Amino acid sequence: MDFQFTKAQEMLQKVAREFAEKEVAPIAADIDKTGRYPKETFEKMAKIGFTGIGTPIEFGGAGGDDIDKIIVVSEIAKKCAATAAILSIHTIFAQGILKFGTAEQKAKYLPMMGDGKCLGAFALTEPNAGTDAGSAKTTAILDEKTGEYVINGTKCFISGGRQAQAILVFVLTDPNKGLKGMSCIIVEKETPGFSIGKIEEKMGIHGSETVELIFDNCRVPKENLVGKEGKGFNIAMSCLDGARIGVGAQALGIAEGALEESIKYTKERVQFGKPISQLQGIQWYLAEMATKIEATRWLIYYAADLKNNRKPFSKEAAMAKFNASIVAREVTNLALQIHGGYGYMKDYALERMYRDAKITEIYEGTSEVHKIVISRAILG
Ligand code: COS
Repeated sequence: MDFQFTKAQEMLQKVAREFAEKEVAPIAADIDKTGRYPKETFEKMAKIGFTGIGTPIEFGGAGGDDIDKIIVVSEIAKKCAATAAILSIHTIFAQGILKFGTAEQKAKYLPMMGDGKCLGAFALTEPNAGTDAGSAKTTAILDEKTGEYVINGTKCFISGGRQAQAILVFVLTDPNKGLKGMSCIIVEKETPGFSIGKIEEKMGIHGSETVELIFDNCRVPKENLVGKEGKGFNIAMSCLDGARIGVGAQALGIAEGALEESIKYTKERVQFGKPISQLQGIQWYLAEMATKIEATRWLIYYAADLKNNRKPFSKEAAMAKFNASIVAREVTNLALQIHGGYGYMKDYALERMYRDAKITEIYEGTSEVHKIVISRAILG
């Protein structure tokens, strides 16, 4: 067991921290207020290699593993959870292709994903298939004459769906078989019959846009099938296992950011003739926050370490995300309380962090789904 970062990881953390301070923090409040997608930040993340993190260099990525990804995502999330979400969700596409894609799909998409020319997205959820993802209804029927799948249906709550150039879409290629008839197909942005529906107005992570995807006789070549027909649900679950570590990292970063803001504020804010950091009630809040964050950090690294070493990690990823998202909510709540009336005002970052934290208990699987995954694993 090794609780130390390598020299390379220490360096990566320094680079990610400086990037977050210089490029992410200055526009975090603006993208929250306007809801605009921070295209320029994505391009800067591409230049520095973050968009290709976790994809081996020989496939056009930046290399690195899941610990590296956590380091980058959490440092960015400290300053802006929406930007961290954009990066984290983008990497799910590459991970899916890397694990299940054909040689041609890897050659086509991974370099573009790595250098940021192509943003990826992941479309599983439907209006009536959220936690019960296996009841999805979108179909993709193979037209034998043309060798194309014809996709019909609607996906909802898809992060980055409007900006993405390529999306992993989960569809029924054999609707009679339910989730055993589910497959995974790549749909590219300009494909006729594919359009964007409702753009959601959300409570938080405003810079990470969430949209509806509409497929109306959308034809894609059968070469876009990822993995085998009928294995889509397994692919989705496998991608989500990895994605849950990413959301855990996002939640960790939000909590760390809230603690940093609180430490700074309590040293500056004077009440009763002294900085409030000298009040025991405040000190106890800070100690509680720091302890929860530390425990959260190690559970996330543990899940990532199992994944890096190709050991089963579904249960640990679920535990890591389940715990981290609760801690993000609790820590931002305490941080806001410490800031008092100022914390409730939009002039301070806490108000945004508190809203942004909540989604981590919901997306890439609700806390309740994680409890299903964990309890099934421990009960056998
Ligand atoms: N990796 C790979 N395959 C997996 C898997 C995993 N982590 N978990 C389950 N599977 C496979 C199973 O092995 C089974 O395949 P076989 O029939 O070939 O053996 C298949 O998937 C069905 O599994 P299961 O019976 O457990 O499915 P359930 O319908 O009971 O669903 C839950 C289980 C609820 C856990 C699942 O639907 C889920 O995670 N839902 C939440 C979806 C989600 O996170 N949505 C957010 C979308 S992205 S914002």
